[in-house]
Amino acid sequence: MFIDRTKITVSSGRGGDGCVSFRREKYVSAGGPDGGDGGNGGDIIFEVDPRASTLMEFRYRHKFAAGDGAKGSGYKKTGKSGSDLVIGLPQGTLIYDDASGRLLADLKDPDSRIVLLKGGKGGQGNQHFATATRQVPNFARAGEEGRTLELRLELKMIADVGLVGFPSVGKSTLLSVTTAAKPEIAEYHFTTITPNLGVVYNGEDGSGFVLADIPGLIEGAAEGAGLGHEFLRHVERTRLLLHVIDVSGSEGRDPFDDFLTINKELREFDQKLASRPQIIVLNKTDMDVDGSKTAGFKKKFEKWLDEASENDPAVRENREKGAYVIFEIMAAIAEGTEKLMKYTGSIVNNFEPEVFEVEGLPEEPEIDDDAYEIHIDTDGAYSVTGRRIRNLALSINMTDQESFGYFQMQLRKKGVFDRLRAMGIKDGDTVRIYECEFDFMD
Ligand SMILES: Nc1nc2c(ncn2[C@@H]2O[C@H](COP(=O)(O)OP(=O)(O)OP(=O)(O)O)[C@@H](O)[C@H]2O)c(=O)[nH]1
Ligand SMILES: [Mg+2]
Repeated sequence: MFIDRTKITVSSGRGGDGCVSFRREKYVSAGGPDGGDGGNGGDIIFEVDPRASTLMEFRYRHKFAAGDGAKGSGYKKTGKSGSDLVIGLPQGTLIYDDASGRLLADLKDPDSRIVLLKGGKGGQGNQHFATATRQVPNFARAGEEGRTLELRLELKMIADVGLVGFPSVGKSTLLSVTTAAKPEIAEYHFTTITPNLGVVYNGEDGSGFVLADIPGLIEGAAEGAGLGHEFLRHVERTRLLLHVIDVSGSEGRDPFDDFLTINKELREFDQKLASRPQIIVLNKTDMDVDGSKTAGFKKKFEKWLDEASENDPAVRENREKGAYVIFEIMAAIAEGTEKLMKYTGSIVNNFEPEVFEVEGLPEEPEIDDDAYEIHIDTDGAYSVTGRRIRNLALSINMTDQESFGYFQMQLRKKGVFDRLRAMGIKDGDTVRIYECEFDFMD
């Protein structure tokens, strides 16, 4: 099954907490603090997996988490870092932040790799907190939280040249006679339902270019008719389009109308794709017995080209670089196809593929580490919340008098007690700071 879009949630690891520990030595009742730091949390990393060609793997698996850092321990031992999580994606996958819609990464190269989310830092152990006046630091820092992000993954295949056109005009036939690909070919519409890639090897030095075949488009594709625009994303990265037209009008349509209709659908999908240079491929010339359809097309096309060159600088520029020329072929018997591909190969590098601009994550709002809020909980307790206050509370040993004293002093310094008084707290009321609770006493 071909899956080219999905959403996943990724979380980097939490940092391990710092450790509270004291050296134990013979004949020394209480040695200095030797609590080690917590290990860092694991990162979330994305890289190209050369074996992957769709996002199917993520259809039923949506949550991914890196490992948490381990706690520090005595003897100044740092905790083990959490393991990184490396997620392999097919080449050509774009990674978006779902909330902001920003593009975070484009895995467009075979060796693309990105550290998307860093793990939380490990907390410092009590070895760092001894001072002249505080020789027995009974606290350590808590590890930093990891980060969680919802991501939207979108695969846009990597190809140099894209085949576009109505259904049954012979796109897949053309791919099959010019590359080793074996696409399905049949007279009914929408024979092709997923994109196919093939390599055309025809350079002097044996080099080649990648050709992408997608399902046919019909009028109203923008509104979802046929298979809709679903698959156009797989030709968005191409440098050049081969616009295949059934010049015999074997299904009753006019070939030049077909040309205009497909261009209109391309415009409705994306103006950038509509501005992509095209080579016009008139197929099924065997069925245009007297050549009148081909001649009629050419006449109208010349007129269109002159007008477009005048009004649209992009068309003029592309034309100067070799686009907007007509080839006549019979794809079914490979007549004219070699010449077409030789020409295509000779001009394809005159054009640049579209570049998707990576914006990165939005700047995180400045966190004022010292800010805190006080709410009155449903049971009447005064609850204090804030980033640094939380880390402080997590690091306190409430049963240790000295540790608790240090905690109280820090709260006083931050003005917590003044604010509690201003809110009308009375002796005996409960103060709640995350896990810690104590009675207020003025
Ligand atoms: N007479 C004639 N028929 C052709 C030629 N090339 C392809 N066909 C026939 O046209 C029909 C459609 O060909 P496909 O290659 O499947 O067309 P497609 O554009 O890939 O169609 P979708 O995948 O449905 O979009 C098949 O029956 C082919 O045999 C040709 O040069 N002459
Ligand atoms: Mg096809």
